[in-house]
Amino acid sequence: MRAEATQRVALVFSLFDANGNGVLDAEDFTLMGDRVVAVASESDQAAKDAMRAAFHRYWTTLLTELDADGDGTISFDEFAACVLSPERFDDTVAEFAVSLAALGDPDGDGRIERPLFVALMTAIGFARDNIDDLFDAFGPDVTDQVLVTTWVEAIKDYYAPHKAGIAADLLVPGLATSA
Ligand SMILES: [Ca+2]
Ligand SMILES: [Ca+2]
Repeated sequence: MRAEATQRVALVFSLFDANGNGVLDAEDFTLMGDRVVAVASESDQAAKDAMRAAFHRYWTTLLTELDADGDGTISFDEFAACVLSPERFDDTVAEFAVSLAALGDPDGDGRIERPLFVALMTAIGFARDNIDDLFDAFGPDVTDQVLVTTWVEAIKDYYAPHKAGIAADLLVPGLATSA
């Protein structure tokens, strides 16, 4: 596994611990779903429900696959194992990525504008500078929009254990040294 992948996973663990108790638990994913859906004011109910469902699936997958000590919560050590066996998480991450991207494209034209991208990524907990750096790396067009498919691929890359020097690294403070 690449050190970069470990750093990416460490960041997402800290962000997903929405209630701040040091472990991932069911409440974290309810809180995170509420936060993300709350900024998706242009989205219809089906898209919001899909996002909540994706967060719920994310949690149930963690609990099923990674709760090594069976205590009903996911510690960082348990969570870090997800990058060791990515094949067990591909479908869950893909559903998550597609649901999140759909919230970013309420009019369905395949593009997302910067303000909504910033709002959604801020709701997850990423820092503004890192969010803008990632958006810029996606190559926004003259209307300052990027392709939703580009974002989906970046989300999948974020969890890839052997990838480094990727756009997704821009989300991790200090990781993308070339930026
Ligand atoms: Ca927690
Ligand atoms: Ca556990």
